Amino acid sequence: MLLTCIAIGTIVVSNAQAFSITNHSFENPALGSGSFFYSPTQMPGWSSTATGGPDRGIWNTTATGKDGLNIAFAYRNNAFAQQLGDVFVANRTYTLDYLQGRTGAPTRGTAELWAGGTLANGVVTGGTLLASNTVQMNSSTMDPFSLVYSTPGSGSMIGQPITVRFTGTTESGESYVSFDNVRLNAVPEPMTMVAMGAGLLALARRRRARV
Ligand SMILES: [Ca+2]
Repeated sequence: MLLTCIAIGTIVVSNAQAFSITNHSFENPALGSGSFFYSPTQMPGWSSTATGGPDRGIWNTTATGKDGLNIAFAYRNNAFAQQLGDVFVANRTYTLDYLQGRTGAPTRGTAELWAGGTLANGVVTGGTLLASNTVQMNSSTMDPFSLVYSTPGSGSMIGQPITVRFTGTTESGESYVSFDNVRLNAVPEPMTMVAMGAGLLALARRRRARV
Protein backbone atom coordinates (compact mmCIF):
# COMPACT_ATOMS: atom_id res chain seq x y z
CA MET A 1 0.00 0.00 0.00
CA LEU A 2 2.82 2.38 0.86
CA LEU A 3 4.48 1.78 -2.49
CA THR A 4 1.14 2.37 -4.24
CA CYS A 5 0.71 5.76 -2.54
CA ILE A 6 4.21 6.82 -3.54
CA ALA A 7 3.51 5.76 -7.13
CA ILE A 8 0.30 7.84 -7.22
CA GLY A 9 2.20 10.83 -5.86
CA THR A 10 4.78 10.48 -8.61
CA ILE A 11 2.10 10.40 -11.29
CA VAL A 12 0.47 13.58 -9.98
CA VAL A 13 3.75 15.48 -9.98
CA SER A 14 4.86 14.25 -13.41
CA ASN A 15 1.51 15.21 -15.01
CA ALA A 16 1.33 18.73 -13.56
CA GLN A 17 1.59 21.35 -16.28
CA ALA A 18 2.62 24.96 -15.72
CA PHE A 19 1.55 27.28 -18.54
CA SER A 20 3.67 30.09 -19.90
CA ILE A 21 2.21 33.55 -19.25
CA THR A 22 4.12 36.47 -20.72
CA ASN A 23 5.00 39.20 -18.21
CA HIS A 24 3.11 37.24 -15.54
CA SER A 25 4.39 39.42 -12.71
CA PHE A 26 4.21 42.73 -14.60
CA GLU A 27 7.92 43.42 -14.16
CA ASN A 28 8.04 44.76 -17.75
CA PRO A 29 8.49 47.69 -18.10
CA ALA A 30 11.11 48.46 -15.46
CA LEU A 31 9.79 51.37 -13.40
CA GLY A 32 11.30 53.61 -10.77
CA SER A 33 9.78 53.50 -7.31
CA GLY A 34 6.30 55.03 -7.38
CA SER A 35 6.20 55.31 -11.20
CA PHE A 36 3.21 54.31 -13.39
CA PHE A 37 2.79 52.85 -16.87
CA TYR A 38 -0.71 53.16 -18.30
CA SER A 39 -2.99 53.67 -21.31
CA PRO A 40 -3.22 54.17 -24.18
CA THR A 41 -0.10 52.01 -24.58
CA GLN A 42 -0.87 48.30 -24.19
CA MET A 43 0.64 46.59 -21.16
CA PRO A 44 3.56 44.40 -22.40
CA GLY A 45 2.31 40.88 -23.07
CA TRP A 46 -1.30 41.76 -22.22
CA SER A 47 -4.30 42.94 -24.19
CA SER A 48 -5.99 45.71 -22.24
CA THR A 49 -8.74 48.27 -22.41
CA ALA A 50 -7.65 51.71 -23.55
CA THR A 51 -10.27 54.26 -22.64
CA GLY A 52 -7.82 56.99 -21.77
CA GLY A 53 -6.39 58.15 -18.49
CA PRO A 54 -4.83 55.93 -15.82
CA ASP A 55 -7.55 53.27 -16.24
CA ARG A 56 -5.31 50.25 -16.06
CA GLY A 57 -1.60 49.68 -16.17
CA ILE A 58 1.50 48.80 -14.19
CA TRP A 59 2.79 50.47 -11.05
CA ASN A 60 5.94 50.16 -8.97
CA THR A 61 4.10 50.51 -5.70
CA THR A 62 5.03 50.02 -2.07
CA ALA A 63 2.24 47.43 -1.58
CA THR A 64 3.05 44.75 0.99
CA GLY A 65 3.07 41.19 -0.34
CA LYS A 66 3.70 42.05 -4.01
CA ASP A 67 5.90 39.82 -6.19
CA GLY A 68 8.97 41.65 -7.46
CA LEU A 69 8.64 45.43 -7.88
CA ASN A 70 5.53 46.03 -10.02
CA ILE A 71 1.82 45.23 -9.76
CA ALA A 72 -0.93 45.65 -12.40
CA PHE A 73 -3.92 47.83 -11.61
CA ALA A 74 -7.40 48.25 -13.08
CA TYR A 75 -9.95 50.99 -12.44
CA ARG A 76 -13.68 50.18 -12.52
CA ASN A 77 -14.61 48.14 -15.60
CA ASN A 78 -11.16 48.26 -17.16
CA ALA A 79 -9.49 44.96 -17.83
CA PHE A 80 -6.40 43.21 -19.13
CA ALA A 81 -6.18 39.70 -20.51
CA GLN A 82 -3.86 37.25 -22.24
CA GLN A 83 -4.70 34.39 -24.62
CA LEU A 84 -2.17 31.64 -24.06
CA GLY A 85 -0.51 29.42 -26.64
CA ASP A 86 -2.25 26.41 -25.07
CA VAL A 87 -5.71 24.86 -25.36
CA PHE A 88 -8.01 23.19 -22.83
CA VAL A 89 -7.61 19.42 -22.45
CA ALA A 90 -10.33 17.08 -21.14
CA ASN A 91 -10.35 15.87 -17.52
CA ARG A 92 -7.93 18.42 -16.14
CA THR A 93 -8.19 20.72 -13.12
CA TYR A 94 -6.91 24.19 -13.98
CA THR A 95 -5.82 26.46 -11.13
CA LEU A 96 -5.26 30.16 -11.73
CA ASP A 97 -3.20 31.56 -8.85
CA TYR A 98 -2.71 35.29 -8.40
CA LEU A 99 -2.26 38.07 -5.89
CA GLN A 100 -4.94 40.72 -5.43
CA GLY A 101 -4.97 43.94 -3.45
CA ARG A 102 -6.15 47.52 -3.63
CA THR A 103 -4.46 50.85 -4.10
CA GLY A 104 -6.93 52.98 -2.16
CA ALA A 105 -10.37 52.45 -0.63
CA PRO A 106 -11.89 48.93 -0.34
CA THR A 107 -12.82 47.70 -3.81
CA ARG A 108 -13.56 44.58 -5.86
CA GLY A 109 -11.68 42.80 -8.63
CA THR A 110 -12.46 39.76 -10.74
CA ALA A 111 -10.31 36.99 -12.23
CA GLU A 112 -11.75 35.08 -15.20
CA LEU A 113 -10.93 31.97 -17.22
CA TRP A 114 -12.16 31.91 -20.85
CA ALA A 115 -12.18 29.31 -23.60
CA GLY A 116 -11.89 30.26 -27.27
CA GLY A 117 -12.95 33.50 -28.90
CA THR A 118 -10.93 36.47 -30.10
CA LEU A 119 -9.13 38.75 -27.67
CA ALA A 120 -8.80 42.47 -28.45
CA ASN A 121 -8.46 45.48 -26.15
CA GLY A 122 -8.91 43.33 -23.07
CA VAL A 123 -12.27 41.91 -24.24
CA VAL A 124 -12.97 38.32 -25.36
CA THR A 125 -15.46 38.12 -28.25
CA GLY A 126 -17.14 34.84 -29.15
CA GLY A 127 -15.57 32.90 -26.31
CA THR A 128 -17.03 31.13 -23.27
CA LEU A 129 -16.53 32.35 -19.71
CA LEU A 130 -15.81 29.12 -17.81
CA ALA A 131 -15.17 30.48 -14.32
CA SER A 132 -14.71 33.73 -12.44
CA ASN A 133 -13.77 34.84 -8.94
CA THR A 134 -14.78 38.25 -7.56
CA VAL A 135 -13.08 39.28 -4.34
CA GLN A 136 -13.73 42.30 -2.15
CA MET A 137 -10.41 43.68 -0.96
CA ASN A 138 -10.48 45.29 2.47
CA SER A 139 -6.84 44.88 3.38
CA SER A 140 -4.19 46.98 1.67
CA THR A 141 -1.83 44.00 1.26
CA MET A 142 -1.49 41.83 -1.84
CA ASP A 143 -3.16 38.55 -0.81
CA PRO A 144 -3.12 35.16 -2.62
CA PHE A 145 -6.26 33.87 -4.36
CA SER A 146 -7.08 30.96 -6.67
CA LEU A 147 -9.65 30.30 -9.38
CA VAL A 148 -10.21 26.58 -10.06
CA TYR A 149 -11.97 25.00 -13.04
CA SER A 150 -12.15 21.33 -14.06
CA THR A 151 -12.80 20.36 -17.68
CA PRO A 152 -15.28 17.54 -18.30
CA GLY A 153 -14.49 14.49 -20.44
CA SER A 154 -15.91 16.26 -23.49
CA GLY A 155 -17.37 19.67 -24.30
CA SER A 156 -17.10 22.70 -26.54
CA MET A 157 -14.21 24.13 -24.49
CA ILE A 158 -11.92 21.18 -25.24
CA GLY A 159 -9.28 22.18 -27.77
CA GLN A 160 -10.10 25.89 -27.39
CA PRO A 161 -7.39 28.46 -26.51
CA ILE A 162 -7.08 29.46 -22.84
CA THR A 163 -7.49 33.12 -21.88
CA VAL A 164 -6.90 34.58 -18.42
CA ARG A 165 -8.54 37.94 -17.75
CA PHE A 166 -8.62 40.43 -14.85
CA THR A 167 -11.05 43.31 -14.36
CA GLY A 168 -11.64 46.15 -11.95
CA THR A 169 -14.84 46.53 -9.95
CA THR A 170 -18.17 47.17 -11.64
CA GLU A 171 -19.37 49.23 -8.66
CA SER A 172 -19.43 53.01 -8.92
CA GLY A 173 -17.73 54.66 -6.00
CA GLU A 174 -15.10 51.94 -5.74
CA SER A 175 -11.56 52.45 -6.92
CA TYR A 176 -8.43 50.74 -8.21
CA VAL A 177 -7.78 47.03 -7.72
CA SER A 178 -4.32 45.46 -8.00
CA PHE A 179 -3.18 42.10 -9.36
CA ASP A 180 0.22 40.40 -9.47
CA ASN A 181 2.11 37.11 -9.99
CA VAL A 182 -0.40 35.36 -12.31
CA ARG A 183 0.22 31.60 -12.68
CA LEU A 184 -1.83 28.85 -14.32
CA ASN A 185 -1.31 25.14 -13.72
CA ALA A 186 -3.22 22.00 -14.70
CA VAL A 187 -3.26 18.51 -13.23
CA PRO A 188 -5.33 15.42 -14.18
CA GLU A 189 -8.86 15.76 -12.82
CA PRO A 190 -9.25 14.06 -9.37
CA MET A 191 -11.46 11.23 -10.68
CA THR A 192 -8.79 10.48 -13.29
CA MET A 193 -6.19 10.27 -10.53
CA VAL A 194 -8.49 8.02 -8.46
CA ALA A 195 -8.86 5.77 -11.50
CA MET A 196 -5.08 5.74 -11.92
CA GLY A 197 -4.68 4.88 -8.24
CA ALA A 198 -7.26 2.11 -8.47
CA GLY A 199 -5.44 0.72 -11.49
CA LEU A 200 -2.11 0.76 -9.67
CA LEU A 201 -3.68 -0.87 -6.61
CA ALA A 202 -5.16 -3.62 -8.77
CA LEU A 203 -1.77 -4.09 -10.43
CA ALA A 204 -0.06 -4.33 -7.03
CA ARG A 205 -2.61 -6.92 -5.88
CA ARG A 206 -2.08 -9.00 -9.02
CA ARG A 207 1.69 -8.89 -8.52
CA ARG A 208 1.26 -9.87 -4.87
CA ALA A 209 -1.02 -12.76 -5.87
CA ARG A 210 1.63 -14.10 -8.25
CA VAL A 211 4.30 -14.23 -5.50
CA1 LIG B 1 5.17 41.83 -9.83
